[in-house]
Amino acid sequence: MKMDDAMRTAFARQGYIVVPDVLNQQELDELNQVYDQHVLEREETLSTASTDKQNRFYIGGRDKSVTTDRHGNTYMGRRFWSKAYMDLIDNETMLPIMEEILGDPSWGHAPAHMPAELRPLFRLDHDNVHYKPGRNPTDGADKGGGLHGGPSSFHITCVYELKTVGPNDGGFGCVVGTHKQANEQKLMDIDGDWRRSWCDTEWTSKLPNWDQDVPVHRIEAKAGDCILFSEKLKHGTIPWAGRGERRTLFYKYVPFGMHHGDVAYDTNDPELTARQKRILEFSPCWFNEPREDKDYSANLALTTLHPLACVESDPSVLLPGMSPPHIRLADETKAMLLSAGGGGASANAKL
Ligand SMILES: O=C(O)CCC(=O)C(=O)O
Repeated sequence: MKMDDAMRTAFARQGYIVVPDVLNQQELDELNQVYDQHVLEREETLSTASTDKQNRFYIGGRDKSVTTDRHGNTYMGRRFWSKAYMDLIDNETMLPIMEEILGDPSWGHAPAHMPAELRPLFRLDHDNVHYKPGRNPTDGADKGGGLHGGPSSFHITCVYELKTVGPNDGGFGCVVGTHKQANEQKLMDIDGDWRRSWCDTEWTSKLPNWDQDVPVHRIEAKAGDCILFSEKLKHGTIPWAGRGERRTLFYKYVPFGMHHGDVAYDTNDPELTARQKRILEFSPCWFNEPREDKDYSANLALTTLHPLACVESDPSVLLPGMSPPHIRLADETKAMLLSAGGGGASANAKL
């Protein structure tokens, strides 16, 4: 599905859209079947462990099986894995929408200096799984999570709901419009701990002096819908109050050659299509630098700068109100690029 003008306008104004009916019943059944196995394992683990049932056990943890791809990069296997999960990587409905938002620099995710032929080549950077058991009135407090995200972020997330999320259940929430710097500023100008006190629920409360120009949205969605949001937007987890389970999958994508979390996926599975492998593989060269808290010494290709790398992304290409992606570079790399002239890299510069 190509984005139509209504979707474009809504995404530009809100920082998110809900795309309905992305997954059909058969896909939902297959995804839920794998999920069922993990919920069962979780219950077995909890019955033998003295841990806080709501929060401590993270169902999305990764297997420890390590595999190696054709380039010699090593990967940790995934826990949630089957043909249905592989097909989420390049879901037919979401793929063209992601190509546009991650490929067109006017949205502020792709660096403006990325050559046109690389623009469609976005990458799955990492994924998360959120699970909550259905809640009873006697269950203890669920705290939810703080607001995060900011206008210079460059990744976007497809949030697949495997069970329906009703009006007061909780789950994904956001502060509409704060993907734009001017609106983010209105939020930051609110007196008090707006990061934690942003939503009225049984266990949390919103600051009474909240600025009505930046309303909080609690997003309802049917099983099979996909919430697409830009990580520029301030968003977070609203405490779960639903009688039913929360089963949500987060697939987080970056433009070609942009480092973020850099989960290394196993691309050896023969059931992966060529396109899925391409979306999982690391980019061969980069427009920003890896995070300092990660060790890339075994994978030098991950530190090869693209010849057209620049210190900053040109803001003149942006839609009104949008911010350019933050290009993370070490001081010495910046100096090297600047001395090469106009912030551009000399050919094949190594970090
Ligand atoms: O629980 C949620 O839906 C919010 C998830 C979130 O904050 C994130 O994906 O960064």
